[in-house]
Amino acid sequence: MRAAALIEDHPDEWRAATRHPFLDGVREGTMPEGAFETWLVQDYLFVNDLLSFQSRLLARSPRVAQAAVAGGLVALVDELGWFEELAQSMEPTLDAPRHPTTDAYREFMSGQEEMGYPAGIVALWAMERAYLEAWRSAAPGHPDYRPFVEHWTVPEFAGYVAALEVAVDAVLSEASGGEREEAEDAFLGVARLERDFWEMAFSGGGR
Ligand code: MP5
Repeated sequence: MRAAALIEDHPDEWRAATRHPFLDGVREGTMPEGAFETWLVQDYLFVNDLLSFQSRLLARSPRVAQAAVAGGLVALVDELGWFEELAQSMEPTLDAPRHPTTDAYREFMSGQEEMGYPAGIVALWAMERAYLEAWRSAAPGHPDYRPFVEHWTVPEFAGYVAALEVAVDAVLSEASGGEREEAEDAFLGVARLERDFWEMAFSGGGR
């Protein structure tokens, strides 16, 4: 099993994770009131949780995955600063209450601690690959949202996703049958949570 096969084997789940009216709204400039702000504050919280998940994953990473996981971790610290700067020009503050979907994602990431390493690296790759494809579907983006579209569609980000994919393929090639099953479950878990995250922003906007 390779990373690409996970996407090929689950086209509906993957499509739901990477195509959404929220993203169409980013492209067209048609967004329900409050939806983008909801996404922004909840994604900031998500990135904090991801930083914690990824640092724990780095501690378990085999040699072949260290550079990609560690490089991404440093980029996350910069990304938090980027969110803080962008949020300054928008109404909401970043200390909004956590949404249940954001909590569910954090629970999922903590649950990966109990799983083998292949599930963890697959989860990380799937999260990043989902964002690459999702924001590509919103390109070039309405001027109001363009910095966000650019952030997740620049070649450097695609390169990071590709490096994670190389690590996933290397790890999966040595994984046991049980570890592969866990990894597939992790992939499907990410696909579901990504869809729920867009849905939360789009329909929960203005909460
Ligand atoms: C990412 C994200 C991508 N920011 N938010 C969600 C809900 N899923 C994936 O992570 P990163 O580190 O911002 O590229």
